[in-house]
Amino acid sequence: MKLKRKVEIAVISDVHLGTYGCHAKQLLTYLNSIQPKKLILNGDIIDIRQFSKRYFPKSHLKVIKKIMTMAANGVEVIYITGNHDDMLRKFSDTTIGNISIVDKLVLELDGKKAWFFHGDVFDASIQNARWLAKLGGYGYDMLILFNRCINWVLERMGKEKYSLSKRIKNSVKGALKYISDFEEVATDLAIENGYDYVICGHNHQPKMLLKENKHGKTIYLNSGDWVENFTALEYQFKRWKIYNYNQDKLSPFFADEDIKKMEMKDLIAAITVFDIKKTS
Ligand SMILES: [Mn+2]
Repeated sequence: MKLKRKVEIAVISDVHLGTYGCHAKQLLTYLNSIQPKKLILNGDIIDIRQFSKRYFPKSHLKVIKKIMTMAANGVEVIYITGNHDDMLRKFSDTTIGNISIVDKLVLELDGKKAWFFHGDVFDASIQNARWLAKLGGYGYDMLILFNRCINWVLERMGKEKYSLSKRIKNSVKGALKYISDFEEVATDLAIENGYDYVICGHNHQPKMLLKENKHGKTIYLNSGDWVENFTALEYQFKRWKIYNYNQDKLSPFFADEDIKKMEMKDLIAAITVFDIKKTS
């Protein structure tokens, strides 16, 4: 018997399959532990932009196979396109069996309106470069360490010390500003358009916050990523929560035995043959 946690909706984003940063095994464990009615993939799932033929390990294929299997077993899978998989935007509004591809999604959840989209659409309006979002506090620490190394060398060469951190500090502030600007723009738009929830990905910052202004209020949610944070959003019993792989206990892990045993060529065959016919 496979015990899986039932949730109405699970949302993941920024998986970046096909890159070294992606933690596919953890994601697979998570996907194996839940039984959602809807699975929303909120952008940057397959990193087509950085895709290279040399790197696409078995565990990454297993994630795709797992999602296909979920669809075949009746889970409604909605793939919202992001900026790293924007090639899929050519196929927007396509539905194959239980899987549909869209650029944005509106759902009514217990009488409340929820608005889902990846969030890269804001990049043009937010002045700071996108990479700044990834720097954050950790990047700043790394920079200081790096700076120490440089100064160690400079000192031995009899040259003056140099402060990289001062030069870049403003940029780090910029990164934090990017996040808050992102949330600001998203929530203002959601309130303006009467959405009770606005659900994004893109900036790799898992978050749930209530925003109120003179026109109304909304709840901003971000599903984070499977590169650093290993987070998802779950809707159940009329409320949202952030699932955190590193903090929340998983219901006992059951790998789908059939997927576990599959070899590379079987996995590829399973994915290209489209086994989702079963349900349609
Ligand atoms: Mn993105």
